[in-house]
Amino acid sequence: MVAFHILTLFPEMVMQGLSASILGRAAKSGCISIETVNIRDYTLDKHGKVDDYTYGGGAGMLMQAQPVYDAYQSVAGRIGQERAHRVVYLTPQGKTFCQEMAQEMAQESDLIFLCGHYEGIDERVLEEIVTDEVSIGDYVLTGGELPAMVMIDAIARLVPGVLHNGESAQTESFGDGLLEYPQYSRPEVWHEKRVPEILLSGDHAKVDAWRLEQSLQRTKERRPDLYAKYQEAHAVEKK
Ligand code: 6GU
Repeated sequence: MVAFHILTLFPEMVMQGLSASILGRAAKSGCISIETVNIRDYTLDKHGKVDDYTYGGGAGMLMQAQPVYDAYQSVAGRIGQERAHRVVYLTPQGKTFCQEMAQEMAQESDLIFLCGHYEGIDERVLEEIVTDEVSIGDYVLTGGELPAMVMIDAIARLVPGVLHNGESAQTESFGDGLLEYPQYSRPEVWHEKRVPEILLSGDHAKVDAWRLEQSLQRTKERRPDLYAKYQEAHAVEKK
């Protein structure tokens, strides 16, 4: 069971994205829980303002420390001091998210995601509450909501009970460091293309060997970086 807590100015966007399909089912069944906290609900400003100009000048507005800190405190208080919790700030300046980080975070009981907007968040509150700064890749997005949703999807599918039997097999191919082999369903011939004969043979050992070969070939062609890592890891085993 992992509890995801998302601090955001756009709670509807996050809830919409995470309540469909597999994650929605998992939340209903209790394998995970997902809650959003609207940072705007915590502002002390009488007009509901959560941002202001930056000291030193320059374009753009910054999210202020006070509403972010108070929104965080409301969640931290409910989690309680006896349960450790990581606070992930989504930012292009963070460490790039990867499968290994997803694996590690899936072991936690509570994860807090802090989504920034505008030009970012006042550095002082980040210093006090954030434990992990994470990016999802080298491109710029308008806010941290989509990155938080991407991370939550990747983490949640690793939590026991979230995927059902038919769905769980897919974990292994990328977990292994190789890309997925090509797959086929009915009919046997479509647009004059035949399904590879070996897949119809019923010989499971041959099918497995063919799939591994396809995975290796694809990884070598499309992701030479992953292929080099795989070779390194398996060279040691062979000795
Ligand atoms: Cl985490 N945030 C924003 N705003 N842009 C990004 C990102 C995060 N990761 C990649 N681009």
